[in-house]
Amino acid sequence: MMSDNAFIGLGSNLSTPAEQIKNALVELHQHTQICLQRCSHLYKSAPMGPQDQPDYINAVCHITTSLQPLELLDVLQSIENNHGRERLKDKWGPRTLDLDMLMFNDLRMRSERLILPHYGMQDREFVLVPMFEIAPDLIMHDGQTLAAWISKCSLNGLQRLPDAIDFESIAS
Ligand code: ROI
Repeated sequence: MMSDNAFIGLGSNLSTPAEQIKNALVELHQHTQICLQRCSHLYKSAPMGPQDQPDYINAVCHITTSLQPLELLDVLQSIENNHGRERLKDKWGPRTLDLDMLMFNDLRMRSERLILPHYGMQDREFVLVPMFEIAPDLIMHDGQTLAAWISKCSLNGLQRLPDAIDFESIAS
């Protein structure tokens, strides 16, 4: 049964970023143990970290899955690798595709490969705002609402792009 819920953050700032993200959503949904439930609009965001790189396109999706967290991480990393992601370069440098597991049910874990919830969410407007679009009632692990987290986070000029992702064509 695909009864576990996870939120995935998607980001790209190289090689037609919007296409990277749409294709990644299709690839996620094509996995037999992943079912795409909702996805946000695409958002354009200023780079966090070094500023000498292109703006990012970001989105967040909600999936259900029968995979364990580390199995899901393997799937996310293999999709990143298929998109030509180069891991050796600078940690905060530009990337063709980044898939971050943000939350997995209410699980808290800290292993060498995976920290849940994702450690950086609280100050990433490009994660919180798209997540709010698809899960406005979410309660975060400190007991606060997602809306409260957003109210404390700088929006850095985050822009929602007008074209919605054609969810029906992906998740059919
Ligand atoms: N900055 C933005 N705006 N969006 C991202 O997805 C993103 N991803 C990263 C770093 C380099 C931290 N900066 C980012 O990994």
